[in-house]
Amino acid sequence: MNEHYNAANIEQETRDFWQQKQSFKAEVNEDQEKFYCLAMFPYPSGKLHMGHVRNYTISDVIARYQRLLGKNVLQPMGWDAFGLPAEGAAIKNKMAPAKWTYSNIDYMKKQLKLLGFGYDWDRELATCTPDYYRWEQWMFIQLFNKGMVYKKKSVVNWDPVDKTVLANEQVIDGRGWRSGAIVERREIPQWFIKITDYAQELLDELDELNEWPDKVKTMQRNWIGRSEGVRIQFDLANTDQALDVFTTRPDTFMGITYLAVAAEHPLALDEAVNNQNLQRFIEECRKSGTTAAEMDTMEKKGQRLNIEAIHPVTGEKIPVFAANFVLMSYGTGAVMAVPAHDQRDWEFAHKYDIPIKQAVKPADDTLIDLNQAAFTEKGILIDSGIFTGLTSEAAFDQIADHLEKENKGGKEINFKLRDWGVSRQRYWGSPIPMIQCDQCGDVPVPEDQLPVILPENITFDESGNSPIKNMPEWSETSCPTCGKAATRETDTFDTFMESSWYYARYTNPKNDQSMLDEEANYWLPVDHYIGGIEHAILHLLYARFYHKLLRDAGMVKSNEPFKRLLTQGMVIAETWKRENEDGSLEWFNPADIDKDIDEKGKILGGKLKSDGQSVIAGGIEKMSKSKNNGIDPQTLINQYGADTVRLYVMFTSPPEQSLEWSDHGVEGANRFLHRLWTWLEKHQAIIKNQPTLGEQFNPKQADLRRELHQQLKQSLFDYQRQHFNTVISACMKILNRYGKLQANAENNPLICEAASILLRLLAPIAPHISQHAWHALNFGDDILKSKMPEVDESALKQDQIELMLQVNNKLRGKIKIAIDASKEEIENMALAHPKAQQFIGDKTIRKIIIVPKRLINIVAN
Ligand code: ANZ
Ligand code: ZN
Repeated sequence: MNEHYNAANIEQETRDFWQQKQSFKAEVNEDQEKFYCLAMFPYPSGKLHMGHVRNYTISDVIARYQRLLGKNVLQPMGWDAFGLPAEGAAIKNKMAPAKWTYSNIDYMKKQLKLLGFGYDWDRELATCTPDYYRWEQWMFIQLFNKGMVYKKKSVVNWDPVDKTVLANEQVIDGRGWRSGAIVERREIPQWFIKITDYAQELLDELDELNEWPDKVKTMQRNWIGRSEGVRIQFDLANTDQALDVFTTRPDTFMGITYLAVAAEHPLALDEAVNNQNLQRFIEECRKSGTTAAEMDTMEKKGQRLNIEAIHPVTGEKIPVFAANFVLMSYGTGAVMAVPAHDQRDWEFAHKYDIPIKQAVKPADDTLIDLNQAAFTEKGILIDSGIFTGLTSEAAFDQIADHLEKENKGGKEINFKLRDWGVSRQRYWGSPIPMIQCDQCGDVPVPEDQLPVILPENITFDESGNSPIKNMPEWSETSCPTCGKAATRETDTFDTFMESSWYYARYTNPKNDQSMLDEEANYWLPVDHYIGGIEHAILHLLYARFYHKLLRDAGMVKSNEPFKRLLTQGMVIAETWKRENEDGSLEWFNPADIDKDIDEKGKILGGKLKSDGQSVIAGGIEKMSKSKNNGIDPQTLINQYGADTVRLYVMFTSPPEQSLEWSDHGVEGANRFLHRLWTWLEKHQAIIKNQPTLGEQFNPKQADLRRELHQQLKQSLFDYQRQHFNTVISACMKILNRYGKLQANAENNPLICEAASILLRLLAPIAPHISQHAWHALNFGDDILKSKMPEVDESALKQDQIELMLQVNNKLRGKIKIAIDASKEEIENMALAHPKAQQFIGDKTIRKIIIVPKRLINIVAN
């Protein structure tokens, strides 16, 4: 080892070594336990940010740790390469999205390599290549043939600036999340995959995912939104029509005072043909939001329809309204309104002066005031005819039975989950492999014509519209069934389509004969998946769904794609700002600020380096472009090397928690690596000799070794439970203790032992320095081929310990006992002690108190 730690040199050398050895190439080996470790693949936006660095470091540490446990590890990497930003960049830079994407991939790949991540690069995939998306197109056609796919006109959130359909969660306060434009609602034909067919299974199998964070499972459960209720049919007066409603509270049904249908319900639409007011109302409703939160908080509005419903038990006539708080897409698009027991119905009834009729009272007879609010709890039925006196729970069943007998309804289960709309009107995505023929309708592209290739060499016009929508040479084709002129679908897939199965494709990404093969069943399911909490719902749900589709198509055998899930916390950092004269804020990057920090590290203020003028600390926020508080990992790698960056990221906080950036901390991580290097270098001659450990140790040595193996034992446990930060602090403690140990013939084997343990504990986290030293110090050629160190249980044994000996609470001496001495042995030893005998004298012993490992107190009088 050289005298000085030179990260750049040893990291380059180590990477070359891995490259030459093909260290991370993963191959099927039925005789070895496999471990598939996967971090969510990045969108190739240009360069890595700290969030990526954290995500991929965590994953790499886990993968390398599992390798040292002897597993056959697969850790692949690829690119979630389709998506809107490429189009934005293309329009701005006049560069085709493909070109922009591929050049970003090149750059980011270099960065990932610099960080020393152990990927099997032979399995790299980019979702924008035809090799990849052809299988997605193929699978879509299989699903179409199975009846799992359909086309439907549906209302979408339309972003008039980005000219695209937005998912509900991409609409924030009625505006597009990217463009900020006011979102319109439009009706267009779109392709859907029937995820709702799997709703129950997607829900049930969450229970089996016992290595997933509870909060993620809860979010998925709520999203799937199973609800048990009753469907009730109301006849409409003076017609032969009926109106169905879905309710979770049939027990309240003698308190119905009106029905409400969604603005887009057929009954409302019918009537609107001759009613301009109603038409305007429906238009207005179309513009407003549809999330549950929005429905709860918005002002309830409605219009009375010209029809009346008949209560199936009392025969009473009930008014029907079109109302803005009823969703067309849930249940039946109609509700029975019970203002006494539902707050939304109550608000509406108040506004339109509709009677409020109580049907349930509190079980404990507490007073309620229906003039103040609805009583929404369950209780005992009142004024409910034959159901009076029943509990809400009993009434649920009896009313459902009653309705069933009368042929007026029955129990029903509803899900909030909607079918997956996969059509996007954008360009940079996989073409949807369908052809539209005037005669035959929607016809899938024949399999032997796949893939339908997206033309890459394109330019955008002013409008920013998808170029393939205006490219007859691409879209004009002939019908595979009748041969007549027909047109291709010009919409592309939602990019969640690609990210829903990439984890499976990594098991054999080069297969050009089939989507997946036998390798999938060797490697799958993914043993450990690591990514951001922002993907807790959609990505993970779609991937779980897709896995079940693959299973049902006979391509995989498991039920779930990801056995264990870790959602890492955000990377956050101080923000710096100035208020401009016009009141707008300007944000400065922390790297451009001279910080004024007190001795405790608290930020007092700062000055902009370039003009020396002060700036205001704006609080700690997630690293982002908008607050300009991102730290460029590249600068850090250049300055300190990858091992420091990795060590810092893993040391600062446990993976699930947020990581607050501190320059100070990075320097600290770097200092530790320097200290480690210096210590190893100082003793290199000794260690290279690999002195063997004897069996006898003097008390000081025994102490040291006990600490070493205690720290090791704890670290192995911490690795297992993924408290990597405490593994690192254990390494720091070991180095501190052994740093003070004099080298000499007796101590040298201990120094060598400590070095060997330290290097392997650190190998997953700081792999370059560990590999370099491992080799240089003669431990072996390749630390990846070593094993995690084992705890020497005999070193943990403390043969004897000292206890204070007290008689009547006064210290009278000390006794040495074997660490595993029994209570009796300790008592006998204490009583036999001359000082104890002297002070007990002829008194009677009343009690003996032992505080383990501390003291023994004899009470006598
Ligand atoms: C009468 C009632 C009385 C209700 C009561 C609640 C309390 P979940 O499934 O848990 O979300 N509902 C049904 N369909 C609806 C739609 N399309 N848009 C808006 N609201 C709808 O809740 C189901 C309850 O939400 C149903 O039970 C219905 O109101 C309402 F004291 O029916 B309830
Ligand atoms: Zn045809």
